[in-house]
Amino acid sequence: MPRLPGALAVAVAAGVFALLPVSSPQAQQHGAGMHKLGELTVESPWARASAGAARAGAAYLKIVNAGAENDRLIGVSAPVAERVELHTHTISEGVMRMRKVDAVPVPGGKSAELTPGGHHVMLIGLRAPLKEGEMFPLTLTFDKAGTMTVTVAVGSIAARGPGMKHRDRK
Ligand SMILES: [Cu+2]
Repeated sequence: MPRLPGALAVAVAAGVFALLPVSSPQAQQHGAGMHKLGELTVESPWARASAGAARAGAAYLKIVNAGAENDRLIGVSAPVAERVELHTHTISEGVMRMRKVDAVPVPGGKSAELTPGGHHVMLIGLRAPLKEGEMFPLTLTFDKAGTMTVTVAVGSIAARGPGMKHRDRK
């Protein structure tokens, strides 16, 4: 029966297609995992869910530079907030403060991590509270590599890292 495998393949393909989840418009860009641009890879962008009606939030991610040349993250934008800035934390007189920075260095052969307590993407004037399980696009502009849009996954209010990965769990 030479035609059976073909028919089976069609049936299987149809079955698989029917099982594909219907994704929301926000989730259609990419998964929230890895995003590549030239020598740069952006890993696991994430944010915390908003506490109550807080109008500010932050996004975190890791940028790996596989190339030899240094680059810099020089611009950020996202439709979820009225203003988006690159920030760092500084401690002055024992108090942790946030300060706007013009760029985050991404050295060649190294990585740059935006984490709670360090550099972060500041979301100012959130148009709506960030809810756990949601995703939103974040556009990153690099001095040399250019511009890429990544998908930020919103974790719980108490999230300390990207929820999609389990290998860092302690
Ligand atoms: Cu900040």
